[in-house]
Amino acid sequence: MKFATRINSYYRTGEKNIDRVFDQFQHVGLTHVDLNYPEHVVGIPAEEMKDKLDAHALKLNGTALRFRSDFINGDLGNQDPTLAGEALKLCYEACDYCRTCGGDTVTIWLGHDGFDYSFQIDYTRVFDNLVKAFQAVCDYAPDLHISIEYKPYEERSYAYIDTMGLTGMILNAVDRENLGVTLDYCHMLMKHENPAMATDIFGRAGKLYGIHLNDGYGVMDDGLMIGMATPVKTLEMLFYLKKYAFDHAIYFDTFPIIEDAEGECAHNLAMMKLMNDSLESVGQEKIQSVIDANDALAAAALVRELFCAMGR
Ligand SMILES: [Mn+2]
Repeated sequence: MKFATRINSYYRTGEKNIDRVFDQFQHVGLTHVDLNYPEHVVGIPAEEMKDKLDAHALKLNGTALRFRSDFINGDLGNQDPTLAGEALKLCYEACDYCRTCGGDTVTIWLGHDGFDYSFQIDYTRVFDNLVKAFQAVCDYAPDLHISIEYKPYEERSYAYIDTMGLTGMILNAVDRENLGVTLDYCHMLMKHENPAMATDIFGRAGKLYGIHLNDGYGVMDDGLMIGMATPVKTLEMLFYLKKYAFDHAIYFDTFPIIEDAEGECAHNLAMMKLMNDSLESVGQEKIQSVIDANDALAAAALVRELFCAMGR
């Protein structure tokens, strides 16, 4: 498995120096990097970033759009065509930067496309504008994976692309080979989705382009350490990632605030290994047979077996 983690966790203390962060990534055993665009690349041309990555034996997983100040009333779906056009241009730039650095995935989280009040937006206008915008990005960079990361709320009270269901509708309407989805575990818990369910459905469709792993209690985007709140759900999600041979980097979208970022990442890596070893020890076939039996008590016995298999 390939792993990446959140650069901003390492920017919390100490100098905001990308070389220092890459040093620490290499040291803890990460293989990949996700860069927020533009915030992590300001002042660093793509060729120079590629050299920095190479020097640390790291690969770019991809770039992730961050729409900031100008876009508080909407990103790609902004009602103002000038602002929507600027958001689209930012996506094109993120594609170019990603490609030059050797990455293959551009993740788009539309944090400001949504609403706070009833009667505030025209839902179908936003839907149509988003479909056109995603078609434009997909056609601009047909060699890259363009991936929608959905989140139910925050920044807005209601996000527009808020669920696996709405994301699936957008994928169908956009109808492009290179458009897929990034599943963020906490975002799914916030919407009372089961992470494994979307992993199964988008995984079978070949549309799983990114995984943001973390943990939480469902109300907020807690960004807790892997496996610390809902480990059974994490195990189930991992089962499906293995089933569909997910081979992109898994990105730890966790927010160590009090904890040391490197120690926190080391836990995440260790927990992934523990869970993966447990799944391998019990075996995909056995787990699939339990699912096929559609029996809650058999599922409970399987969970006990997976727990017993940990660290064996
Ligand atoms: Mn995320």
